[in-house]
Amino acid sequence: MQSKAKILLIYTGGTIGMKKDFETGALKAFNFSKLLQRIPELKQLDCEIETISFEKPIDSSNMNPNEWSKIAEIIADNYSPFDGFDGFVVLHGSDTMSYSASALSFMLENLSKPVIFTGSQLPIGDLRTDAKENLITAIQIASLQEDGKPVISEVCLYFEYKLYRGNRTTKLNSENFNAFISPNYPILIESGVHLKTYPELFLPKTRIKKLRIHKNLDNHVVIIKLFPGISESVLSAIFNIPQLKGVVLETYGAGNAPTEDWFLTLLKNGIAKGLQIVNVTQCSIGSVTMGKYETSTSLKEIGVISGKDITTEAAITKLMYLLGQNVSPTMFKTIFETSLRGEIS
Ligand code: ASN
Repeated sequence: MQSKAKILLIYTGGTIGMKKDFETGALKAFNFSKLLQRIPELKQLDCEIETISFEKPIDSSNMNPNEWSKIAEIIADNYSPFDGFDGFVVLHGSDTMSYSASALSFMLENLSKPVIFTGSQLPIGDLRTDAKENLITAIQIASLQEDGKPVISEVCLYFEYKLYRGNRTTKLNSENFNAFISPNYPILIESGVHLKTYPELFLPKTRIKKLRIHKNLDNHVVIIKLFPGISESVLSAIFNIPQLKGVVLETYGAGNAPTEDWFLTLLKNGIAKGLQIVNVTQCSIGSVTMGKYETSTSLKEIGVISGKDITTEAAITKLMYLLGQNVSPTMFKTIFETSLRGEIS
């Protein structure tokens, strides 16, 4: 007889566990034990659930690489093949969930178990809450097993009946329960009367058993969104920040940017002094194709990295991750343009 899957629920904060502060009327994170008391349905699930909470749960606007390291450590400490957990569900605020899911996908190398991020748009105590479905199904998905092995072995995000690859998602809507999209990669599992799985879309299982965690992220990076009229003085001030190491440049359409001399010289000089510049598109859907238009040919020639169809969330966290590794400057561009965790096509 197969034993029940063991799932670790990691509570970091977010609306799911928030309550109204009577004095200010604003939503604030509250104690986790009370959160679980509100979902007696969890006892009916066919798995063993244990929980661990951040000492101080946070609104996800306060997420940062230190908090990501805490999540990675909790997973690594509870990962043992002998007495560890079979899957992990991370309860997280929706605002920055796509950043965290992307970051964790890079920080957890050789992952062979599911790490499912979820949260909600309404607190668990609200009558119309979306939290229960999200949480219950995320746990069910994390417990899916085949021949005693987890079905999912990657970092995912579950929200409103859909399981996405975490590093392909972006938060699109601040009001709908259907808050996330995965613009350039299909849904991995759809929840309806049945859980409809699309295994051909899952990341291939790793043969290497040993999980490696990377906590060294370098946050000397910036996201710059181009707009018509962006000024030389502002851009040049940013590019000349002394410790700056990486830039995610949100360009137009298929990766297009101004062809003015001052602009290209700024980028060229930045690259010459070791800055890594990644070209991602401002469009929600589609890919950067440098060289398709005259307005991106020079970017390609001066050595700008193509983010192809990566999301901005995955690009900035991949940049922090790779800058934190000892990647040689000559290999950086090639490695960035290669899929490490299914984040780029
Ligand atoms: N502000 C909340 C958070 O990201 C939003 C949410 O969880 N729906 O923590």
